[in-house]
Amino acid sequence: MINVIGLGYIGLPTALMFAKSGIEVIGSDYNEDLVELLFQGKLTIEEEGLEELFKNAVENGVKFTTEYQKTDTYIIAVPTPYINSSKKIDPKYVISAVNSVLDVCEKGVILIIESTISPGSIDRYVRPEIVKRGFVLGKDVHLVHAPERIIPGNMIYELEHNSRTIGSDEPEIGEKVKELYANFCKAEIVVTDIRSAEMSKVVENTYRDINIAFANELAKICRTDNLDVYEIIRIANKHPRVNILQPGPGVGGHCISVDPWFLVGDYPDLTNLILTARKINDSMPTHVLGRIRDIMRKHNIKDISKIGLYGLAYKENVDDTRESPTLQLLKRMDEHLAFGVKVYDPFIKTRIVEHQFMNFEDFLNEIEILVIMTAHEHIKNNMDLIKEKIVLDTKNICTFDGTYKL
Ligand code: SAJ
Repeated sequence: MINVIGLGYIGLPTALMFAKSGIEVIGSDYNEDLVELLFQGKLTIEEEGLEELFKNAVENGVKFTTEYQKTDTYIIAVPTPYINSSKKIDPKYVISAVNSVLDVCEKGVILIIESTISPGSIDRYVRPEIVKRGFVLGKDVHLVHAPERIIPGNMIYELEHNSRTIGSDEPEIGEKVKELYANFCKAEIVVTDIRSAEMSKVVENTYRDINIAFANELAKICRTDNLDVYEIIRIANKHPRVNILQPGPGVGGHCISVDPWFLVGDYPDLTNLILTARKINDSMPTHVLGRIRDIMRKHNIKDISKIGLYGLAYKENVDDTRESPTLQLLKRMDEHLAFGVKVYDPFIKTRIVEHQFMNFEDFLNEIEILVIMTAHEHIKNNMDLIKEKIVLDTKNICTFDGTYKL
């Protein structure tokens, strides 16, 4: 039996996948409300294919509880926030989950950490905790780092089809865990050591951050010379060895905008490129603000409440607002005492910011300038409704002429 600890964006779909493939799974989370909802058959996140997977897993007997279970295999998928001031990881949830496992587990347990951690975290924070409790590593407890790679919006498909990394310092344990994941993962599963697994996970997200930063820098360069950055990237990408990503209003989410900071925090003297990329991506909400100011001047609009931001989620078709560019933009406006901008996101059903609308048409009726911050399908399907507005399209999705771009 596997006990999956942490039933959030990663833990829940992973637990369900294992259950679907016929393995006995119990999911544990200390959040009683979350467990109660899951117990009642209600999902807490929206994700393509998740409902069906959930039904399947329930039929196969998956259970949810606030208690940790006595078993021989655990998967820890708890959040790993970073400390803003030092840019280092805050391992408190991982440490506490490890300790709770040690309270109940069998001897010889396999403890798999899926949460993203900064390189060296297992040596620094996890091993000492286990040793302190009198357990012998490699005998009583076998540690594994199996970082996830799935992308919100396509998680279920990617759980099955993405290649995975299993990090273990005991090769036979690595192979055993590889076999376990092969129950649902149909792609290549690479076994390596723990430190390489930790580093490769953070490197993957850092690579994407740098590539997006390059696109964002190009957008700024092209803006000053009135060139179409999208056309330039489209042409450049025809080259067989060029693959530039797309510029946007900033980089959000809990992964790409966070993981590179782990490297900056741990290797401050060596991370020039990585730090610069982070700064470029973090500067994009301010760039959008500058574009809004230009457009307001051009159209002689002085009233901030005539501006509407479309999208609160950090990216298209998800309901996740962590580190979202829109929230970053609102924070900057707030710092400059610019209040009153209106906001709408069809995926966000509770009020999380001021002047947030719950109805799209009401929102449109109140504004003159529409700033598209997130490229949800919803707005792509409603282009007719926005044609009369002055549109700043930061995601390059508008299909009609006359829109302003980044
Ligand atoms: N973005 C751009 N331009 C692009 C692509 C993305 O501005 O061309 C922005 C998005 O709008 C969003 C942010 O970047 O604000 C991040 O979105 P994303 O779709 O690139 O990635 P995440 O954060 O949803 O998921 C990433 C993925 N990592 C990589 O692609 C290397 C995913 O595979 C990881 O599992 C996930 O991080 C994670 O949990 O680490």
